[in-house]
Amino acid sequence: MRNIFIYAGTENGKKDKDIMNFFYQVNDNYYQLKGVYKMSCCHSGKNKKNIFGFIKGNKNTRNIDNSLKLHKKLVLVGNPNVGKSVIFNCLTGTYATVSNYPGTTVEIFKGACRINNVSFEVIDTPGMYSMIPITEEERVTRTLLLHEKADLVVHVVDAKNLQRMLPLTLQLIETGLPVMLVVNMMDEAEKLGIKIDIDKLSEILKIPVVGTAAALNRGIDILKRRVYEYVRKSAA
Ligand SMILES: Nc1nc2c(ncn2[C@@H]2O[C@H](COP(=O)(O)OP(=O)(O)OP(=O)(O)O)[C@@H](O)[C@H]2O)c(=O)[nH]1
Ligand SMILES: [Mg+2]
Repeated sequence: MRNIFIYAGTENGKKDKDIMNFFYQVNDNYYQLKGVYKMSCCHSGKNKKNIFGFIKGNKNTRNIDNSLKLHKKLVLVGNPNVGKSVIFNCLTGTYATVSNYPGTTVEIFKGACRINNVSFEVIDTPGMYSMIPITEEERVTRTLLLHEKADLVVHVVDAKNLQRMLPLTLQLIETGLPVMLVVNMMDEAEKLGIKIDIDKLSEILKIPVVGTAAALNRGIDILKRRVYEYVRKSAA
């Protein structure tokens, strides 16, 4: 509970008791409290104490709607044709925006997703083979990974070609990114008799690993749970 900054007080000179939207920041996360009433002055030490008390779960702070929101950024990366966009659709539903990455012709899809009280901006990137870029698409994905400050980078791999794809997982980890591995197309791997020990993989890589067959909507609930656990843990 360090680095808590009270961000906004009254809006447009409204009376303090009319404050409807109150923002504060914990590290890089913005939170919004809705319906903050009966605060005589949000800048006073007393009320700061109230907010701190609320964050710590002090029930003495009354009349505050309990709709804390965490806003996080999740970036999907991986080789071409591994199912990133299918997973993107599973997470975000139908609504997505598409735009060219600044200064390029490479298209980036963005959507939104909510898991419990956490809202995510989800970014689908063009396929990449390596953090050492050759194509314009790879260059864009690399730049995006290095500049977007993702809270979670979800590396999607094809379960049938694990060996070929894991080097990128290692590169992402070595880059210092917060990585989760999704072993997708488990259905096809199973048909070929390939068995993957997800827990062992997670133990070896020391990152969360989830097995999915996204086209069949298999494993998506577990993926969401792991994503939620990951961001909650890193926000703690
Ligand atoms: N059998 C099976 N097919 C899948 C699965 N996930 C994705 N696919 C199929 O794989 C193909 C590629 O999926 P996409 O989501 O477009 O792959 P992508 O990683 O976004 O590909 P790029 O955008 O080219 O990098 C599509 O035909 C999907 O229907 C899966 O879990 N099982
Ligand atoms: Mg795609």
